[in-house]
Amino acid sequence: MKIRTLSKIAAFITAASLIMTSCGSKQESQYAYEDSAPSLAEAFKDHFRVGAAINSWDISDPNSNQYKTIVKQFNTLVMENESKPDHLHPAEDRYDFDAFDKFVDFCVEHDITPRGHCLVWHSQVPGWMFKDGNKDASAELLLERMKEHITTVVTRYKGKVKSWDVCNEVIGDDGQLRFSDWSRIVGDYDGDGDKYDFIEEAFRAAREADPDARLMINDYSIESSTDKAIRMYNAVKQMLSEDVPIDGIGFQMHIGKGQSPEGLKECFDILKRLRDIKPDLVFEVTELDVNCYGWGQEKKDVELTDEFLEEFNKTYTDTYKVLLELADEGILDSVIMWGLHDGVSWLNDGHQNYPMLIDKDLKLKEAAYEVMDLA
Ligand code: 9MR
Repeated sequence: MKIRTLSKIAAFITAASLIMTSCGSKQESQYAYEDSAPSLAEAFKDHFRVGAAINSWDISDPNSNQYKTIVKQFNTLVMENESKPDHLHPAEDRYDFDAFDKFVDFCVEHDITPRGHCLVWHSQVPGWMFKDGNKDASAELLLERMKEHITTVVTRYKGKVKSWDVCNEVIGDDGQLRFSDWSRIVGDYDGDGDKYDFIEEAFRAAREADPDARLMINDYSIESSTDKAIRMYNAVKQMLSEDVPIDGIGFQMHIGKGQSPEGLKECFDILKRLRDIKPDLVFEVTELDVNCYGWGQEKKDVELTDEFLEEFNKTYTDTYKVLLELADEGILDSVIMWGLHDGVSWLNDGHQNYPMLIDKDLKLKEAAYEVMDLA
């Protein structure tokens, strides 16, 4: 019997018993959490961990439906913003670990694998890092600060945070190394002809702080642009040849409705070839969502017509088929969605988006049942 049918029976029994016990005393709730719903984490447990990006307020109240949904649906989690450098390290002499400490404790308590996002990025990094008074910091000073940040953060969560996005989005949209304050100031520090030096030093500092943590290089569009996948391949190949401790590739996968599974496969195949150099290299899907508007397309509020939903669901099922194949090859072990539900996705920028597997009422969408049926 399909997961959906079983859960409908369970939902009916739960609803009937609620009507009998609460008799007219309707509880006002912002979210319609369903205790009887199936669990994504459970459905995929033989293939990969399933996760979401959340915020501290989602887990502040154990009686809230967000809290219960998170505990039930996911076995890996990441913070959407509160573990980024600007949040953790607002001033040179001040760290703010409060939210991330509570998040990691919550994960440990519920046997959920916490990820760390992210140690080095061109965005959401505090401005003081790049400054020395009114001038730019020197390469030495910036590297020293970067290493101090990485060492402090990774050491604090040693043995608990299992996977770190050490460097995020370092390849630019033109397929070259992204021009940023990091690449501009540090440049070709070791004089070997490439400008990967800040990346190399970041990975080495993270490895030293926690030898057992998985160290990832994370980026967007490396699952959709073969040019960008090739550039990532070349960058990682070069760094592996210099013994930079990169353990895996994080595919953000902010994908568009209708994105072809063939395109995904082509990009994964390019990056899979890194396994010829490092056989135990892993992939993680770190920020999955399906944008209803298509990148760069003019936005008119979408209508959730049958035709629209059919294509949306198909994008999810096509994608999950590819992900399940990768998992069964032993190369992918986590699929994390960027947000808890449709109502809080970063993609709601003035137009309502519906990119997740869970709707704004915390109900599993049709697409969720369809992907679970694949497993
Ligand atoms: O979802 C995050 C949003 O709340 C922040 O405003 C934004 C700021 O840059 O970052 C978003 O998360 C990004 C993630 O850290 C890296 N990949 C792209 C994500 C969406 O922008």
